[in-house]
Amino acid sequence: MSGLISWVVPLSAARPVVVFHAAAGLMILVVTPLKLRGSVRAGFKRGRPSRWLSSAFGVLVLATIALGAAHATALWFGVGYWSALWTHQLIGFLLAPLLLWHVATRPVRPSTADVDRRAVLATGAAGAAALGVIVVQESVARLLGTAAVDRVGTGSHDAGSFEPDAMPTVQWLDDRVPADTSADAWALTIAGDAVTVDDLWARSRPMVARLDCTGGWFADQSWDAVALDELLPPAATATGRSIMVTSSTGYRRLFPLVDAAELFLAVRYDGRRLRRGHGAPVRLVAPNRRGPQWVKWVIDVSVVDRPSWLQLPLPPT
Ligand SMILES: Nc1nc2c(c(=O)[nH]1)N[C@H]1C(S)=C(S)[C@@H](COP(=O)(O)O)O[C@H]1N2
Ligand SMILES: [Mo]
Repeated sequence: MSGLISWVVPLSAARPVVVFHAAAGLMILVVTPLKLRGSVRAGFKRGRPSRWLSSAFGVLVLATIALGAAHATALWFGVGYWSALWTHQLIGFLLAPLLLWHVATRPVRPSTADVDRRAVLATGAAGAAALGVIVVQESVARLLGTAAVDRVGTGSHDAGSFEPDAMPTVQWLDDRVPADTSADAWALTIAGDAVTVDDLWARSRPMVARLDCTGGWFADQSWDAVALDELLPPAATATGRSIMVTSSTGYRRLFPLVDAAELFLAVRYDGRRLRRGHGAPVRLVAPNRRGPQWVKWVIDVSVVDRPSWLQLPLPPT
């Protein structure tokens, strides 16, 4: 849950959420041996029909914590598509229904008697120990200069800052890179009016912004871009609540209209045309927002009445 929250908060606010997320994982590790001695064994003895599901649940919890730690420490990034962090997230999603089931079928009902002084102290101690582990891990990484030192507040590692050729390309679930992304043929409309890629290029200014994918990497780049508040005519922004940015693939995101000055259409990076995979010929640059908001292959920017909170936090809208 805290992992998901870290995806939707501004980049600058992600650090405490990510630290909490890591500490919660480590606390589960502390509690596991205690649970193994107590209730889990009791459950096995009584031969509850659910015991195999409970064991699978436990193994998956430990696996996802291990994968999260592997990513955080940069000790292991996984294999190809099955990156450590993506697998960590996938298991997390699988665990959600199991967790509900686990809580609903517990033999022992939680009661207010559980919240005694000892329990509060024990939780506090486990939390402090977890934070201690994080501080030690980060200090050791800094001392040794390991690959983990490039992490930013979101927990992401640097993957190609100021080197667009090194930056990964990421398609959401079943989205595909369009076959033809040539600038000349690109049909882009802004508030209903056709705008050419050359127009954008002529009006663009260089800016540095960080693309931080929820997949666990970030890259700072110098983009040539134009702010949406300069592109949207005053008549279009007089009414309406949100800006809807739509890709040629159908992928789209809504943003509060008041944020028009903080959203940009980019046509180049590092002084060069965007590559096809990176959203050529025109993509959204959304500083301080996570990667999924950075719509690629933009074909339309419109002002709509629908409030921007009325969309799923991640695509499909
Ligand atoms: N149209 C479209 N835009 C998209 C995506 C997508 O799948 N389709 N993926 C998003 C995600 S999850 C990220 S992290 C960034 C990745 O941008 P890049 O491929 O240029 O690195 O694009 C975003 N914009
Ligand atoms: Mo992403």
